[in-house]
Amino acid sequence: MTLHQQLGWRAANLIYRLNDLRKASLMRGVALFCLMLGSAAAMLVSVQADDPKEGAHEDLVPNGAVCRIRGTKGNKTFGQIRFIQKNGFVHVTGQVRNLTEGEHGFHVHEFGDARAADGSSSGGHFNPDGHEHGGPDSDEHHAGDLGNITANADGIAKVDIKAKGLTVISVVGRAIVVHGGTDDLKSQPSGAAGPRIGVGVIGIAGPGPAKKDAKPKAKAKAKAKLKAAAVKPS
Ligand SMILES: [Cu+2]
Ligand SMILES: [Zn+2]
Repeated sequence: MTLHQQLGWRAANLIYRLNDLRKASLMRGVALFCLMLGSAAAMLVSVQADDPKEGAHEDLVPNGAVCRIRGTKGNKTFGQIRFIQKNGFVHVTGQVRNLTEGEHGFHVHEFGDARAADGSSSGGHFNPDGHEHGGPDSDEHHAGDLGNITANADGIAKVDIKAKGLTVISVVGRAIVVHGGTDDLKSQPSGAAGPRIGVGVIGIAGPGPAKKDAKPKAKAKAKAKLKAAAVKPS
């Protein structure tokens, strides 16, 4: 190899190495860019998660709950109850039917489990704070102690209770139990309210059943009439 050739080879080698270096730095640049992009995306996600409107799943905290009460074995009790979260209390409203006239114990029980025919699977009164049984206005009472509902001569009890010890989120998944007798608001552990005649599981309220609209029905009727006329043999 001549000196020129040797120099040329060295120069070529140097250029090649420089090129390699440049490639490496380019790759490093690309890697850095990707890293920045990744962390930017991660930051964006975390910022979104911090935003209560975007990431906190506010929709997971229900504002309202509902309960459809059905009679336990041998009872025809039925009813519908709504729970609306207000500031500092839950407004419990609705109606229970097919009751004997007079007062009936009305409680939130611990488990939303209506499997037992006698309602026993719903457990005891909802009592997260370990209190004694009482009336809703007693100093000491279970959170689920809603007192009594009163049925009129037609066996209908209107429910309108402001439950201070409850939140909607704390009752969802539990049960409403209607008793055959009166809760005396003092006997332990459950006010000697007698058998469980109605039980319902409390669930998150949806938009509610669609309201009956007379117009579509009339339209459907007219359509059916038209169809019948068309099918009639002439
Ligand atoms: Cu009860
Ligand atoms: Zn109780």
